[in-house]
Amino acid sequence: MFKTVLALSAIASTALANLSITHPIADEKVKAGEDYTVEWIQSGDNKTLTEIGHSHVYLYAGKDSRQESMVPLTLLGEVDAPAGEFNTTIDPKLGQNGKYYSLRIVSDTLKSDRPEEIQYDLPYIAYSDIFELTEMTGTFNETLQDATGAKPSSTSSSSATEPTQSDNGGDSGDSDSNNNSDDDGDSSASKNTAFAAMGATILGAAVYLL
Ligand SMILES: *[C@@H]1O[C@H](CO)[C@@H](O)[C@H](O)[C@H]1NC(C)=O
Ligand SMILES: *[C@@H]1O[C@H](CO)[C@@H](O)[C@H](O)[C@H]1NC(C)=O
Ligand SMILES: *[C@@H]1O[C@H](CO)[C@@H](O)[C@H](O)[C@H]1NC(C)=O
Ligand SMILES: *[C@@H]1O[C@H](CO)[C@@H](O)[C@H](O)[C@H]1NC(C)=O
Ligand SMILES: CC(=O)N[C@H]1CO[C@H](CO)[C@@H](O)[C@@H]1O
Repeated sequence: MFKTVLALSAIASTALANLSITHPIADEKVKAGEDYTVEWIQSGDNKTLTEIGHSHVYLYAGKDSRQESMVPLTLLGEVDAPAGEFNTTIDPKLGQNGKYYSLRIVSDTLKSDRPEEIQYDLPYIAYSDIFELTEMTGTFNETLQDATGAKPSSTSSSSATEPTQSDNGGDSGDSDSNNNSDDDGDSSASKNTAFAAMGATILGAAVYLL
């Protein structure tokens, strides 16, 4: 029994990063406009918090925290990873209520060693679960509605929009956002572009806030 649990957790941990965000987690509701403490722990010793070091903390919106279709909303601040916590207040104007949000802690100096990312010289990134924000007052623009699948928040528009149920139409120009195929055999070119774009958005967000 105990052995089974250990075996299962060993399997699960291969999917985890080594900076593991413990707040917020998937079933957590975070109130915008109020103090909130992001918390994390070191899981395993592949990457120590000391190695991860000084990092930038970003708020993203979308459906799946690791997908490149996630849209950066803002740089929340900077932290030294060994601190294990980061106090922030989410600006309510950044978006609308719902379970569409994720945090990224991006190391300033440590590079990713994930096999699928190593060739792109990406930074080490720790991802939170997708969590819910409440007390939000903003409205998602089209990009964010696409990325999150959210309906526009209850503003005047009573007219139901086009029935783009599942955004499989392929008119968004982001052709791989729905395609989770794991084989990197023939798609390395598009992955390359996608990862480059992700790096660019990270840099973009950083520059934007300077
Ligand atoms: C991660 O650390 C564990 C033990 O701490 C080790 O067995 C494993 O090989 C390491 N994996 C990588 C990718 O460094
Ligand atoms: C974050 O806020 C809590 C509660 O106000 C406080 O105890 C803690 O020291 C703060 N942490 C940092 C790193 O400022
Ligand atoms: C929507 O907002 C996001 C986040 O601020 C931004 O990156 C994106 O370019 C915006 N999209 C449009 C169409 O304005
Ligand atoms: C997703 O990938 C599969 C094979 O990898 C391909 O047949 C399919 O057309 C792709 N779908 C989209 C929406 O790109
Ligand atoms: C415990 C844990 O999460 N370990 C992971 C640390 O990161 C490496 C590389 O991504 C994984 O292989 C480990 O499983």
